[in-house]
Amino acid sequence: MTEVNFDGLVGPTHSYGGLSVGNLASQQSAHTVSNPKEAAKQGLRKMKLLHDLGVPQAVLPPHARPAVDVLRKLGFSGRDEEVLQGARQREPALFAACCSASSMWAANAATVCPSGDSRDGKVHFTPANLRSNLHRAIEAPTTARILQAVFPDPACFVHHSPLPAVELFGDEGAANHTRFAFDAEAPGLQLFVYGRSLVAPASSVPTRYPARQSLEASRAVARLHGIEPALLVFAQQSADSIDAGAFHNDVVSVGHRDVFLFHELAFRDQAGVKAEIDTKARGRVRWIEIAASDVTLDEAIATYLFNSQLVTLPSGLMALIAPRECQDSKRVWARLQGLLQELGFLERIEIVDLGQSMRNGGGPACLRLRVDLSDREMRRMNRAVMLDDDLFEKLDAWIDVHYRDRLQEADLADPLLLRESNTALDQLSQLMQLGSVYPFQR
Ligand code: SUG
Repeated sequence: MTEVNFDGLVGPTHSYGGLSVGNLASQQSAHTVSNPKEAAKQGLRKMKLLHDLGVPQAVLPPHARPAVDVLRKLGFSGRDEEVLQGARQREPALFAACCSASSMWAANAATVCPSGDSRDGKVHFTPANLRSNLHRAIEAPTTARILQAVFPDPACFVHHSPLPAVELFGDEGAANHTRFAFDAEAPGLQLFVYGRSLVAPASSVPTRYPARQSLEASRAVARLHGIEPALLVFAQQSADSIDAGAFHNDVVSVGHRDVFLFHELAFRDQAGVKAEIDTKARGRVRWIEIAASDVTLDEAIATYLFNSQLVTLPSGLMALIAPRECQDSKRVWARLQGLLQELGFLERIEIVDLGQSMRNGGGPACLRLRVDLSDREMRRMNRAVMLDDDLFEKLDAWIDVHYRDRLQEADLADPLLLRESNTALDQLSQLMQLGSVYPFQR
């Protein structure tokens, strides 16, 4: 089995809509000027770094924004420019939601179950309904089409529909999901983290910010994926961490293979969660708990320390891919240097600059969806999305041709920008052999 990181490419209309309540960076950046070209290049450089380190890397395309098709469904009509300008003037909040850059955070695209963990021996995908926010909920149909275009073979891949988009089933995808693996051939242990549930005590739910993921959604996804109960753990994220701004669990924890790096205040019942995982994993998880006295929740959220990626290098040792903000914080950087000394399996820490994404609350791990694939499954997927030096050069040149380096809110209603963006995405879908995944192509 090989873990492949599928990163969302940043789109040509990357912007700061201030759309996510409970995501502090998104709120703070609201309506500031963005730089789509820099954003896309920062993301692409991270993908290239992983490829150069010997970690398999693939690309997922951005969604088409502004989502003119959604605005039409909401009653705006006329030529595209009339739809855009009418919506911006009459319903600015709807317009902003239809312009969001948010499809770039592939960790929220879906939850994925490797074939080794599922009863039917196939890889399962459930696109997230992202029903907490309109700007994210509109991603699900295109995400589903893209995943089907990348993993087309029904002999290997099963695509489920997103869960019903109601509060009971709020689902934010792999950002609240970790798979532990101890032996490449054996099934892993899957940890699903939720923020609220019909059966959770009222006192366990955040009061300031919304808990986006429900236990009921996590259970439904695990059922769809055909996972044995012995291979499942459901854990509630602490209300304090959500109220401090950790709107997804990948802001307070990251796991990879047998390693779990997490904040002391990440879970509601930390000891109970560890005990259950220890039992089900037969004691094989290496716990790396970061004390609140070393890194406060606020520091963790400001630096996105736990949104680092842990990856296995060809040497068999691991690397931590951390955002620049971690290096800029004296205390977080000191703790990371400590980890490098203490943990024999950690070979290196790589710092990446993802400033444009971070300003919307998305770090290294938000940008990637992990898919574990066997050699046979690798052969059956659409190989044109795998990043190699050639695809990197092509995408880098494509960004140079099509992306602007400055975008402000008013530009999003400019029909010229829509044309530029659709032309770019049309070419991209050909380059990546995806067929007609975009509404404007259908
Ligand atoms: O859902 N930001 C995203 C960030 C998602 C980060 N993903 C993970 N943690 N896995 C969100 O809050 C902001 C968009 C805006 O304001 O324009 C936004 O949607």
